[in-house]
Amino acid sequence: MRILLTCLLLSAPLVAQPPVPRYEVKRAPGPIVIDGKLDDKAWAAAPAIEFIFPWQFQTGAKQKTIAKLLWDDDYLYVGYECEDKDIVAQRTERDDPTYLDDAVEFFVDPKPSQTTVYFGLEMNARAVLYDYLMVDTKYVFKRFNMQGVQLASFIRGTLNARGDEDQGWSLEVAIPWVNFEELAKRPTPGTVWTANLNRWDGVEPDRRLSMWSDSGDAQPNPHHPARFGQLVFVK
Ligand SMILES: [Ca+2]
Ligand SMILES: [Ca+2]
Repeated sequence: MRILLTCLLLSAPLVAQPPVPRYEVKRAPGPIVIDGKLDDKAWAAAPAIEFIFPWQFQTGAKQKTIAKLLWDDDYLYVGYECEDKDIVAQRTERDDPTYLDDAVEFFVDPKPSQTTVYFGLEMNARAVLYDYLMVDTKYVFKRFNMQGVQLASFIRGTLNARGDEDQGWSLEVAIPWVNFEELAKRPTPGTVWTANLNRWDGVEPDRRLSMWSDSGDAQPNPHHPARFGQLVFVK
């Protein structure tokens, strides 16, 4: 039986996973005003991540998303630019299920030697935050609230007005380092954390998930910490 099992395992096709992407998080060269607009001079220093569309069977429009990260002594900054012809976001309260709206997400693991615990921030086009601590990719501690998070969005178009054509929306979030201190000290140049950045776009049934690092799952699912990309903090 054991021999048979071994043979079966050896003959099973191995699905090769692509290597995870790597991003250099630069020090912000100047101040960032959290107003939802990525027009602060500092953002020009940050390389852009363009999201991919791993699930071809999804029927929502493939709308472009760019994300950028920066850091300084006080905060980790994430900015998103979302092209969007129809911006829809209904949730208005902290920890509402913003992932059902037009929303962007930041999942971050400040201690990549483990994948048991990570932090999730899911933010809709109205800049409503659903934040939580994720444990074993199944226990969502949404009563965990991050301290001192600043976020804002900027809408180019008309929110929740269907039938006209919008241009898009952008969002900025600044996360104080203190929120991560149970898992990791504030990074220094060379520190590596892991993360994924995702976007839920469209209205059911035409809805699509795009992301930075392909989670490799058969069904649309961003919660796969072993497949998070690498954030390398640099000067
Ligand atoms: Ca700004
Ligand atoms: Ca929360």
